[in-house]
Amino acid sequence: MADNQGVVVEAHEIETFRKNAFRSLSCDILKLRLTLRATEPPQKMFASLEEYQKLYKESITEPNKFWGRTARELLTWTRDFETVSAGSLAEGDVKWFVEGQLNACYNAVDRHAYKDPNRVAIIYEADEVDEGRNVTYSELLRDVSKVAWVLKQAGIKKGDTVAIYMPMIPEAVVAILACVRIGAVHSVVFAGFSADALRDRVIDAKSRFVITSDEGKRGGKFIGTKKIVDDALKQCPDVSNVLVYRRTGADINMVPGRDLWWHEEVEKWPSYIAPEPMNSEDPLFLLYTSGSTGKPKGVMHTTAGYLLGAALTGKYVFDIHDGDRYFCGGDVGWITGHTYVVYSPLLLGVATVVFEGTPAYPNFSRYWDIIEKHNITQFYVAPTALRLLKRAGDEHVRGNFKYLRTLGSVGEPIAAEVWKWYYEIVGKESAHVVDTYWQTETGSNVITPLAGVTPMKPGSASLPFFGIEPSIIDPVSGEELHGNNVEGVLAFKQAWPSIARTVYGSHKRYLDTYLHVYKGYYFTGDGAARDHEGFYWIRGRVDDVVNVSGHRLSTAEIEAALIEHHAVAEAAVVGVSDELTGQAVNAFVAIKDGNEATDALRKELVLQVRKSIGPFAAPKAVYIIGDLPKTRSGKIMRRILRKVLAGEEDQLGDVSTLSDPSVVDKIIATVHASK
Ligand code: 6R9
Repeated sequence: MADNQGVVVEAHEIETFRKNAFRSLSCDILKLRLTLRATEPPQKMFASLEEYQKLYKESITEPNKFWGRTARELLTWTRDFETVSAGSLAEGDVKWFVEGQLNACYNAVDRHAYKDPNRVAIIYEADEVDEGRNVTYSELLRDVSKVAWVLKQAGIKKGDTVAIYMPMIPEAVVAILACVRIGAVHSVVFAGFSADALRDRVIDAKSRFVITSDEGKRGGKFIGTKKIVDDALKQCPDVSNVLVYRRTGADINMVPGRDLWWHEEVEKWPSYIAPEPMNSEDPLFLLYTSGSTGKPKGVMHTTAGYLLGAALTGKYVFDIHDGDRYFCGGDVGWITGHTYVVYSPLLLGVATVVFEGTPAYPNFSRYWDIIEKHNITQFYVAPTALRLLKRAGDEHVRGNFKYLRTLGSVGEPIAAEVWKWYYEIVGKESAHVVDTYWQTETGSNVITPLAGVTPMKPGSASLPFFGIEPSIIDPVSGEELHGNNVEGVLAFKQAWPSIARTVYGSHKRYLDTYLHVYKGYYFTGDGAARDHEGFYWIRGRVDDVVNVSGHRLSTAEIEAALIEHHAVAEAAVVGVSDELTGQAVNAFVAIKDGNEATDALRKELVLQVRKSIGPFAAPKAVYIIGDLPKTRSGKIMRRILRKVLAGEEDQLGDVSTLSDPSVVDKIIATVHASK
């Protein structure tokens, strides 16, 4: 009964939505572009860069006009807004679409479910090949509603925070959307974090409810998710309930009165619950990210602005169209998974792949098999995965990718030779590579090519997205460097809708980290160059900059030089203090199978950097190691390398985010052996 009532009410709403929300975008480049339907054969789509420039100009000179229009076009509102933007970067009180009301889940699910109930929302690709399934938009609406009921009945109210500690399964998406359906704030913690890390995040966010699974399964291995939650919660007395999804059927401990089985609870509740209308600036989620120092920051995003950033970048950067099948390999535990596994594709009503496994299981063809099997139209992954797959060999890249139009890269600079491999071997020179630069704090892509539009330059994130006004600042003088051919640190001059609004519990930290470093600007923490054509090249975090005899060197640049050498699989460069030159470059390299760690190779590598950048950049020491210390999201933890080199192995700090903590001991041994 409750079902039907809900549907009737919503069917009424959907009429308004049909009339307003899906009006085709007027005056935009999508219209001019050769839009591809998924059912048509792929074509090259290089449309007009001038159209981008025209729209970009509008987004900078008349931001309220641009964002007001796109917000009404792409999102469905239960109450319209009058004020498009308010506040300023200088004051740290940015607001968007002030009087508006909307619900994120309604926008991501309901409106598509009513229009086309059987449309696929989630393509679940399980760890084991062929164990997956599809979830339609109407099934998603039902599943989300039931879990939303469970939360509500457990006393979770609008504004409460819910921790989600789940593997990459459709239920992780269901959990996220169930929260936002009732106005709760989700705080997803990557399901590879340790119990201590989870505990800290649950406590900091004041989460009262945790959603998890009995176990996870990745690359053929089982992960004791619920056990980790149990350990974490020993020191979290404020958590009243844990909802447990049965993924593997493992025998786990259920705490009476606290723990609830997902499958038992959802049986009790109707398949519809009305979405809670939320104010534009109500918090949508917290996501913890590490800064260069101290404890992780709970970056807070609010509702309308974040959703608009996710939808608009999906449409323009990835060229998402009705009927597409979008595959982002990121985990929902990171911002890439939030924005591009969940929100962006679902807001645009297309199918999103939820991939539980790894690119190496059961073999190195897994990604490519998924792309072929599901006729994937957009694929999005981090360079670290591409390096792994490139290293594995081209013979693994098999299949017919006839629908593939956009290849995305995210998370770190992509070296030109990896970019080339992606474009030629994966994309068969017919898909557009988009090297998307952005951060947890920016919410969605900020410097990026637009698929089908922006000319590609291997290794450059290219041009700013709408509303982003990049500035290159001289870090010494703090002055903005105007014109082309400049290099410095990257900041943004005006606020955009999906900028993070605060660090949970510490607005001062937010101001100090991002807005007060260069007053009036948002400071990214990255170094960047603007080349002779106005294209941007991200150099990496400025905390990774090395200064040798007054030469400011980017670790990323030296690393790119090193991996040009045929024997090198991956490289990490750090600065160590040096009596003579201030800092010296030390390089750690992982070599490809079949190569030996010899002195001759070390010499060749030094020569390679001298040749590629200049003698001043030559590493003073090259350490050849089995594997680099990487976080589970693939970022190299250079901090650990720096500490080992400084002889401060006892002060490594938090290594809980490392994907394989055992690499640390091997690195220490290698460094000691060479001293
Ligand atoms: C989305 C994400 C943010 C940091 C960022 C920068 C690096 C991200 C990049 C890139 C070069 C790209 N980064 N994308 N560097 N080119 N296309 O990764 O968010 O985890 O918060 O990391 O990642 O250094 O500052 P997050």
